[in-house]
Amino acid sequence: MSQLTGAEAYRSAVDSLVQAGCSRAEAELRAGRALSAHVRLVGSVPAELQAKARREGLEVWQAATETHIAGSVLQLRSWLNRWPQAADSGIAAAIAAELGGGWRYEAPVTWSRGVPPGWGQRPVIMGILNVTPDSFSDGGSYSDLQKAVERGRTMVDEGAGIIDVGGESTRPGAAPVSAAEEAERVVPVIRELSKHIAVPISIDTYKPEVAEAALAAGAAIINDIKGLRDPEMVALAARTGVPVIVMHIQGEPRTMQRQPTYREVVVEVMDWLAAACARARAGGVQGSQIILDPGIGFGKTTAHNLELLRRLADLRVYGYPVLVGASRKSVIGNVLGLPVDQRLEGTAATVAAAVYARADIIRVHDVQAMRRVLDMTVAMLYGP
Ligand code: HH2
Repeated sequence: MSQLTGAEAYRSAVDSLVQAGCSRAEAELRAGRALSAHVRLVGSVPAELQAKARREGLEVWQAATETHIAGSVLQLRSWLNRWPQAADSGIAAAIAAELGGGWRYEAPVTWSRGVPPGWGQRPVIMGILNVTPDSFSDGGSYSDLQKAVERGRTMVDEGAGIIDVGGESTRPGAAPVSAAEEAERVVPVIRELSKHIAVPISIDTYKPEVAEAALAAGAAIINDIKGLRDPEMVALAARTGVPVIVMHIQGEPRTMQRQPTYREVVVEVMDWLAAACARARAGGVQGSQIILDPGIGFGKTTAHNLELLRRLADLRVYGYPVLVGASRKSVIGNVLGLPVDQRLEGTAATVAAAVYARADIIRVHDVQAMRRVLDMTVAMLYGP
């Protein structure tokens, strides 16, 4: 590395925020967003690394014999976190040392049962398949086996790279379902659907018994809206080695919307997710299995959800992939004053924002329309 400017200002900002009472993570986040850094590297940087830097929103340019990379410290750290060759080259370690440490490369997700098409190149659409009678927007539509399988296949044809099957509605006030009943709803659909589609299926459940049955039937990913709170879910994830979506929730689904409160929502969600990941890893889950999700609508007011959507990119600094799902949710209904069947354009805005925030997976109901929004946004951001 020839030179890094901005690191000193960043380090001193972090120190003063810590002295003012912020946790180190909060200080790094705040200073990392606010301050910029500029790296000048002698010689050229491999094209793939340059592309990765651009994807993080960093500016990259070549001048004479040097490569310049500039942006916020947070973007720089996010880039370092996704640079597997960094440990060998030593450059990333040098930059990280100047930024006061904090660089840690997480191995990329090990897709033990099939890779979603386009993974690593562009965000992947996760199509929602609710086989429930009472989900908030599509309850009852796919409770028949044939209809559910057909819908799953259609979503793949429309561009979904993952199909997320759920058998219990988590909307506030929804009736709880026993593990046996939930498994009865999802297992036949997963077994049949997995014969017809090549993309991975995720099981949307917080119950380890349901997840286990779903994995045996052909599911490839655990999507746990309770963030691996149950030690048995941790054990299952560790034993099977499949990717796990660790989602943030405040409270319990039935009561979570009563009075959600945060001192600072982004920081608290990040701290909560970090603690959930640490617990999971202590229980044997590998870093290469973890995908993070801020849990839009799960124990959050409209203002909290909007703040999380605005600052989604902050979550990438941990080095884990990020999933976001705002499709048709009440945050859209509240902003636009529209019922659940009229939230397509609002959902589109969240998809475009998620692509700009470099989310890795975007969970939606309206796959065809959102695939078009995603393709257009990707083209603007990364080129045709
Ligand atoms: N949202 C819902 C359900 N599961 N999983 C993840 N990882 N992230 C989310 O944001 C998420 C989720 C709620 O939406 P939906 O499945 O459409 O509704 P319901 O819970 O009523 O079935």
